[in-house]
Amino acid sequence: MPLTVRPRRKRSTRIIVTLLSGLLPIVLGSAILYMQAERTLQQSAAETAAQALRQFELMLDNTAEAARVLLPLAGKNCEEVKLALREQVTRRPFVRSTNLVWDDNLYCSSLFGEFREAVSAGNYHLGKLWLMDGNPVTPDTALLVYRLSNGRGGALTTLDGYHLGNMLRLIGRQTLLMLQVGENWLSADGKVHRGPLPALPVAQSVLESARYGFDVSAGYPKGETWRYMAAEYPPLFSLLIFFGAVSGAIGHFLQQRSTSPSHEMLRALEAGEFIPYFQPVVHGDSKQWSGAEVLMRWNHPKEGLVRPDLFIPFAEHSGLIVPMTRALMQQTAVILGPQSPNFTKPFHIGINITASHCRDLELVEDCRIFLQAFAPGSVDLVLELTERELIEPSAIAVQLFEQLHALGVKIAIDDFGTGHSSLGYLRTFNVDYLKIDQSFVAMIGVDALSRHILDSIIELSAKLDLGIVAEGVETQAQSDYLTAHRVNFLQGYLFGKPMPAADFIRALSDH
Ligand code: G
Ligand code: G
Ligand code: MN
Repeated sequence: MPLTVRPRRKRSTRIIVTLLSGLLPIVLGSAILYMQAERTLQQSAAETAAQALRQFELMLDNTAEAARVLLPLAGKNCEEVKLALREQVTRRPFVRSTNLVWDDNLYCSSLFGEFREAVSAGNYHLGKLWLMDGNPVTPDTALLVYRLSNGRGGALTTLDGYHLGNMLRLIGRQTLLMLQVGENWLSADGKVHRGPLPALPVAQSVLESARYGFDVSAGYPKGETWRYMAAEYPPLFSLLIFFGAVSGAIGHFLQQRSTSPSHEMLRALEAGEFIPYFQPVVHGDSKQWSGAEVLMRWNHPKEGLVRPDLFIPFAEHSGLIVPMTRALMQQTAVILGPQSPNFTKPFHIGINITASHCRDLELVEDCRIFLQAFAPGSVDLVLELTERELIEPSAIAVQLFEQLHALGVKIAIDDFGTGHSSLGYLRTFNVDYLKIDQSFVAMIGVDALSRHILDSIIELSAKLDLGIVAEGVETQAQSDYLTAHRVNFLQGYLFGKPMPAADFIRALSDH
């Protein structure tokens, strides 16, 4: 449909683009922070595991050393060696008890002296370590037993689970930390559990002792990454939100802004910023309002009201003038159409067109739709084509003007006298009106030569049977002169300046 203007990009689309440009840095930044937090937790878990491993090995070294000292005593009479057993307990900080074994029987203990209990090597991981959940002396405290054997003799030294649990708690203050020995594992609360180590959901790190074969596992509970970010990154998050706001604002601004004049005009066209102003045209003798010239104004959101001389040249250059004029006609039809039953008939509506309009026949359809908005016979649509840049009388242009005439549309040569149209030209296009340029009107009573030109134009148009409109009438003297010379229509500040639609309609009903 020729009279439709492409709708402006949807408001929702613009909001989405603004939101996306605002969210992008926040989402990307959060993803990077998340990865950074994971890395930090991973490193921290690995360090914790390594530290725990070192500590446990040191403690076991201490315990193993006691066993090494005592092993040569295995097989000797308990009464003879029990003091040696107790001496090791006293001298070594982590050793809780020492025991001697002969033929898989524990027969001498630092605690009880003479004793009798079967020893099963199968209980010991790699034959060396056994994590027990207690013994008859302290049934509720875990115990780590180190076994060293040579032939029929052996030494067992034990490490109190209290120290182990303490270590797990102290080293793994922020971390979940566990010690595994064979089938059993110890948690930070000092309890021994059977079975494989539970998997830690975040940043699990498992290290194995090369010397003793136990494992240490460090890690974090579910959701720790987010908790860590919430605790450590608030300043970075504030920064991200700031960047998001800046980027959203830039996105918003870039959508508002346009890069080139024609792009900016396309945006303005879609936004409906080109609006019609109306300047009254009066009858030469009665001075009654008998029509109006539609003059385009750009209601720019920042610049305010922009005069057409500043943007029409760009619009013509980019070809946008055609849809712009179409939008202007559409608005004019909406504004003046409902008034048409009250018009002094016929009411002249002047629309300015340019050479760009004469390259195809689209204008015919635009005019047809325009006229449909008015009561039949109530308006004379006058297309004003400036003499400053006359069009080539091409086949398509001639055809266009024929079809326009068939529709009842009139043609005026605007700014007449400033260019050099020939009589042949006026005939070819079957021109209906001449609009005398305001420079000639301004010379009335001032410059004799200009007045002669004015007189000849008026004479010529009478001979050619053309209607005549004088532009730029500012004084009573000019008006009187033109009326005396039987100029049909007058236009100028004396009768009314170009005005917005609401003012024009109000003034129209007053006249
Ligand atoms: O009064 P005003 O400043 O509106 O007019 C300035 C110039 O802009 C005039 O030469 C007038 O013909 C031209 N003009 C105003 N409106 C339009 C329009 O809709 N289309 C074209 N092509 N020219 C216009
Ligand atoms: O389309 P045209 O070139 O005729 O454009 C009319 C131009 O003349 C517009 O810019 C309009 O504002 C201006 N105009 C209309 N009446 C007067 C007038 O009485 N005096 C002056 N100086 N300019 C006028
Ligand atoms: Mn004009």
